[in-house]
Amino acid sequence: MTASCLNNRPAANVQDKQCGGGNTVEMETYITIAIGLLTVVLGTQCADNTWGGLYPRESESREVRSLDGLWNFRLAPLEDPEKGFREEWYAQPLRKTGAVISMPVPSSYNDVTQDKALRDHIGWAWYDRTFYVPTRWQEDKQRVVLRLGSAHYNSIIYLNGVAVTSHEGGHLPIMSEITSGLVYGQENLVTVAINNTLTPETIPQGSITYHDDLTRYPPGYFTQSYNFDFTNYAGLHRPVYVYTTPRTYIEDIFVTTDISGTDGIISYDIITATTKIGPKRLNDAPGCSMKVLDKDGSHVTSAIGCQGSIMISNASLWWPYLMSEDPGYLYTLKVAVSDTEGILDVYPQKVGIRTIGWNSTTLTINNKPVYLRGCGKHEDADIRGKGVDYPLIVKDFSLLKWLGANSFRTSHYPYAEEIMDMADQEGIMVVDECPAIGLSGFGETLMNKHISVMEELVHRDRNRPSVIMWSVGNEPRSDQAAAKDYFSNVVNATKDADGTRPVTCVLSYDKKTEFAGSSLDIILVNRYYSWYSDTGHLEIIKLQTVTEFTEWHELHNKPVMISEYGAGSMPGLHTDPAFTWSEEYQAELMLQNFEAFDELRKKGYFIGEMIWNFADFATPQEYNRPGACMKGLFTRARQPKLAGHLMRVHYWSLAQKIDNVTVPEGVGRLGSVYNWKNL
Ligand code: GCB
Repeated sequence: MTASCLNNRPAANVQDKQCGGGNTVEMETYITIAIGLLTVVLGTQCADNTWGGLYPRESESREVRSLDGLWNFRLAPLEDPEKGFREEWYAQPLRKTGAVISMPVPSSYNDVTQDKALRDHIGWAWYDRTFYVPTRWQEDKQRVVLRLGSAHYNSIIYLNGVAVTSHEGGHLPIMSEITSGLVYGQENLVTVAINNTLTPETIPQGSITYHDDLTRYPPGYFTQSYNFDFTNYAGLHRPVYVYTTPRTYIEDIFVTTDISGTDGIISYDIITATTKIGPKRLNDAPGCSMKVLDKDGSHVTSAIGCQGSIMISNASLWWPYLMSEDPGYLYTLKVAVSDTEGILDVYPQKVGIRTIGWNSTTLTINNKPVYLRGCGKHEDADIRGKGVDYPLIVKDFSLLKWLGANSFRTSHYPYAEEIMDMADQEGIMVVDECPAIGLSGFGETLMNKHISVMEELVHRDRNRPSVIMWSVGNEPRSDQAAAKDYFSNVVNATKDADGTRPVTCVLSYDKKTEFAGSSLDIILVNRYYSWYSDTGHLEIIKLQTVTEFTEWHELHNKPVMISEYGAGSMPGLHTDPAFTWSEEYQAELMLQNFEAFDELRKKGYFIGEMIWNFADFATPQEYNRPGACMKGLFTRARQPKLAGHLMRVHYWSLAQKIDNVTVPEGVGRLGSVYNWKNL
């Protein structure tokens, strides 16, 4: 988990940059980025960096333009990380201040070239591109917004040489109104400075070690380490858009749904704003109205008012995949804001009508108990790293459905909105996790940041029917006593942000000495029996797993599920009898787990299983992994290993047992699932 480079450890530096570009939001933001190589304190007057805005969607009143494509790119020199700020690289096109290369957006920058320095970079990197906006937008008095799906980890965004916003944290969107900073009918320049350095105060955490022994390392040598095993890919990972809204516009929409007999109820809260006087809630004139359209776009019903409820008789409910003939049913709420002269702004909001319930043993959707058959995943593929890639999104959902899976966890950070849209539409349930992996320390600063990340995540995803649970983190050091109040506060803040879904945290420490479990609604635990403990002893899995999860339930009286288990396998390595790292070992480990899960399911409180991992994924350089975590059911290129075929039989057979579905031809012989050799 290290990358290394040389650096001169520049002293802390303060750079004041005025935010401009026509922002109406006023707030001072300071990004303090530790460790010599990235000490920049940015005084901005513009940052609204916790609300990324409604996803850019076209409508009668809105235009959306993509800024995706090849941007210009340059790394800041390791020995002079602040050079770009000192020399004001943002003030003119990057190509005028030095050499640039073409960099695809969206993509991680690490793996797109042959350059090791790019792959292993720590610190600032710079992107820019030019774009036009039509003069018509100015004539029509359109409000214009720049939106980045994410920028990992810290970013400062400039328009025409002026900082317009900044954001801490990858994986969540960044929005800035840029109306008055644009030049209409001429070339505009957007520049993004982005920094991937992780510190004990970032989420996720990381640290830089300076190696001071000059007999072993050159002067200024440092390495970055972090407490997780996936590559800390960096870059503009998600689509970048400019879009318009009218000056009075729909700023935000919040929907919740309920069911009553065969009727569906959509409750809504529409926030409107007008740029002239700054965001504010309007009373009923100008007011809101909405039409509900069914899946085919036909009109179902209408309503008036910025807050209220709509009843839909004989509603088509949102059901998970394989729990209905028509899973993932989405209505469109066409929200409009108008004044006396007519409609000003329209936004199409997808809505899935469903309820979520939970008690001490069960999780329900639409009052029906669900059993999660899923995978932990990663946003990860060759060349593009964590960059959004539509073919990959479609492939991954196709494979999930091929497996008969009904769920995944966004381990270990919020996934792209384009992925979440697919989950909504395909009926795949999501445990939506924030980037807090392996946290320790639990000080107040970290907690406040953690709460703010959860609020940001909830704000982005709260309207999504696919999201059935929030996860405030993965494998924190919850054996530290400070974890008790810390997690109680983070979980409560998450519940304040959204009380309609259960809140969890994925645990790994000993139940008797850990402090987070008592705050959670549902207990998710990662266990790697016969892999990280009792390696090679497959026969102990069933006993240990049944004991473990029974005890978690008895301790907390809450539903429990296994959120990770698995073994690494090298595709093509076969051994009989099974031996670690072979495809057979991975498959036999799964079979033993399945037997334990069958027994646990009978007890009535075991609500799901998620294998680690859907596909092999890139890790930092280490001696115990061959460049990737090999626990995938699929290779990194998404080809099934033996484990993938086995899981397909297992998940379809569970779907048949639990949801009474017909298993497709060719899924393998049911009943032989406990003997993979007969597949
Ligand atoms: C875990 C982590 C996951 C790792 C996995 C492993 O417990 O949650 O991120 O990849 O173990 O393979 O070690």
